[in-house]
Amino acid sequence: MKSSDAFTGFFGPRTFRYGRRSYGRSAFAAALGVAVWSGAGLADEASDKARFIGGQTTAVPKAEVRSTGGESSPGGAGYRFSVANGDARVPVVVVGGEPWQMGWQVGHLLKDEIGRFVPAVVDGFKKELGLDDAELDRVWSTTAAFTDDRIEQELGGLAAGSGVALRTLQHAHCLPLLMPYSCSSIAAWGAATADGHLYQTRNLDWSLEAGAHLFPALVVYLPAGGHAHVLPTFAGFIGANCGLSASGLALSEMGDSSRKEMPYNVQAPHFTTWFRTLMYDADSLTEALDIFHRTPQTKRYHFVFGDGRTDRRAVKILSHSPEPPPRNIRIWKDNDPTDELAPAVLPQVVYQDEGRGAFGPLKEKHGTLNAEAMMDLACRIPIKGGNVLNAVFDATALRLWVTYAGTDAEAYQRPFVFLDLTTLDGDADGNPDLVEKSADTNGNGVPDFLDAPGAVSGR
Ligand SMILES: [Ca+2]
Ligand SMILES: [Ca+2]
Ligand SMILES: [Ca+2]
Repeated sequence: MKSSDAFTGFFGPRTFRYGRRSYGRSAFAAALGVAVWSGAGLADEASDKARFIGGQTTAVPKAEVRSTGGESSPGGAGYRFSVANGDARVPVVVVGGEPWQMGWQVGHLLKDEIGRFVPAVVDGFKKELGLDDAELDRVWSTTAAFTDDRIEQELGGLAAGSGVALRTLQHAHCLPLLMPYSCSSIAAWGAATADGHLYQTRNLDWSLEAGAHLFPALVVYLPAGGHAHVLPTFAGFIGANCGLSASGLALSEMGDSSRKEMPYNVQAPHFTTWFRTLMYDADSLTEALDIFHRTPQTKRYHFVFGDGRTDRRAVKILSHSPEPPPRNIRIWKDNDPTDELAPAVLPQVVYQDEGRGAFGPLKEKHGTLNAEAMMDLACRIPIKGGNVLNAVFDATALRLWVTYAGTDAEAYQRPFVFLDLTTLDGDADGNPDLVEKSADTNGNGVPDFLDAPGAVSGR
């Protein structure tokens, strides 16, 4: 799928007249007030040279901005710093508390980016697709009835903290429910990897015209209840297009729906919200699958769920809700002769690359796969022309590497930034964030992860 297809009429025949014309650029560029790259013509093999891999950033990044109080704060806390590699620089926001509080902290710490990006991107989509506010209200109110309350609460906090209207943020979170896109993922573990860790990739192949990659963000949640988790996302988007939880669960998605099947079912939560539910609540792959089976599904997807710490394996899921049972849900283990890609299957590996060449390198490097090899693989299989984001998770050691498209190159051509969740220590007291979390055990009114004396500076 070309990225421009993402903008072709997702409400069925009445907007199909757009055909395959490349569009979206003018409205988005105008709305964002920035030069948004078209993607066309630049994604050739020669420019692969520009890509470089690895580059570990500082082990314990210093908080650049802290938010632990102030009159407007509803509680919780957060801090912000950046991870960088070459000319790639990605803001990291670490927040803790109840969902509303965490939403407020994200909104507060990314206020500038959210204000510049979200209203503009919603305007751009509405113009390009002929959607009005009433239609987006209807979509949101329908899907919200099926959506985890914690996500809705967080969205309310995000609106209060960022100053962007709640309705605008709700509309922004309707967009992934309404449009088709395509992606890939690979998981490898145990004997397939050099150190036995579970590594999982995720390519997000979507629209470069929307400019989301110009507003990247890594958001780390330290919820008052449930597991800590991290999302490689975009400023103002709290849904998880992929993610990693502190219980070692890595989640990836690939969209399979065609434009012909529009309009899609919205009487279900979008995967980007129930991915958050899984990361909050699932202790293992087994529990993640239990929650998945209880969740109504929208349109057609593949998912890869990996567990690097408890079950220590991954599965590939086909979830095609328009099909009757049992064809609507299929789950494949590694080396599965019934896998849709069999006989191109391997032990301790599951993947879906839509035929873009992962099997050869996977077979060749089986037994020696590591983070660098997985980054290399992730950069070999994107849909060129629409590669917005690539991520590699080490779901055993709780580390991740992420690359976003830039102003002149796609994600696969750009440097990866690195984040190790286990070394985060926002108040520099020697106790990691993942250990301290958001309780207030000393009763000083500040969550433990940001409460060391001298570290508190209200903002
Ligand atoms: Ca600490
Ligand atoms: Ca405290
Ligand atoms: Ca502390």
